[in-house]
Amino acid sequence: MEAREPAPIVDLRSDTVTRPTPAMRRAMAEAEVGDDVYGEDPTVNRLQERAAEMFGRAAALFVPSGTMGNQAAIKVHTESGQEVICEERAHIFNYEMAAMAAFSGCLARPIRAEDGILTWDRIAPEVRARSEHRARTGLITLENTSNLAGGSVYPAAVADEICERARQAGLPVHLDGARIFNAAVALGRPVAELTRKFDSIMFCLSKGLGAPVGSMLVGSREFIAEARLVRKRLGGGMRQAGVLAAAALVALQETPPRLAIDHENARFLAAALAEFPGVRIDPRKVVTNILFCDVAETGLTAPEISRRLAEQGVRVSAFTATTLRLVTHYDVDRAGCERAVLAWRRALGVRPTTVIA
Ligand code: TLP
Repeated sequence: MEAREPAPIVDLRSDTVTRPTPAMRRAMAEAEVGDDVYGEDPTVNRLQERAAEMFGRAAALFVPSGTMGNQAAIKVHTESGQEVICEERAHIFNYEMAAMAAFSGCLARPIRAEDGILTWDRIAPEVRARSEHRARTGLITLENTSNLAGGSVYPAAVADEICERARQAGLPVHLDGARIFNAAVALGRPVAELTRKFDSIMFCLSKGLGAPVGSMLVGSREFIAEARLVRKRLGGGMRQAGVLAAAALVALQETPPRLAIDHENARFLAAALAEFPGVRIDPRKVVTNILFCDVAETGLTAPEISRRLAEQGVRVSAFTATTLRLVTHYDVDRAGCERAVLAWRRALGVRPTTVIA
């Protein structure tokens, strides 16, 4: 990836803020395009083939957002009136505008699991068979990495077991793999291996991979054919989307190998923040590019710390009154992370000598 002018703001709110690299912009400008609703955009077709190949699956579909990808998958897998099992902090449950209820007529059955990582033992008691009293389970969804649990990663064997046992129970399993490439880097395993037992996978191009727009759904030919219809119903049939797919192809080619740098930067930030009085974070749990910290004991609220950081050109997200999220990505380098630590020190009024950064 080419070097660029350093960003003036250190934006750690999310990895969604990444801007396309010069190589992506060039590819976008030169993209061959056609009408993708007719299936005639050659660049979108290439992206879909490439994604299917990377995941070792029959087919893939380019969708405008991760939310649309997840919700299209839920619609295909379920019937109205069913339950969808997910972890309590799942994006599909908390951040998708109740779409599974509004669009698919499904009720979420959230389950709390340590570090956001479900196991079959936690899921099994919540699976409801057909009955005259309770809604039947229609789908299980997992999220890898688990965003709200601080970018935690599913051990491959745990996810495999859930998929195998679900299959025996006749239940499909969908993966919200918005950041599955981060999980793959953390585990040193290819995405195809980590996802091989899922019925469908959504992954995002527009997060750590750095493409400006878009996500992919991956699965069987039949699943993707159905998802294509749902995408159209949702207004997600794009026309000359090759300009977006071109950037996504560059992202798939260039970005996965460098995600390890984002993980190192997240560990650097976690270790530094852990030294500040009143900031609670366990650096051992920071294994990808997301970190959450609890600031209740600093005597300041999370929005107040966020405001003080913003004044110094450092952006973070206040998720609750006492928790902040920081996400590393390729638009923030180590120097940017050092600037962020310095800004934290000032925001908290900590004297330099008390910090081992
Ligand atoms: N996550 C965003 C916010 O919506 C919270 C972020 O900044 O992290 N699955 C997961 C696990 C996600 O984290 C996100 C976005 C999505 C799905 C949805 O993707 P988009 O934003 O493309 O609809």
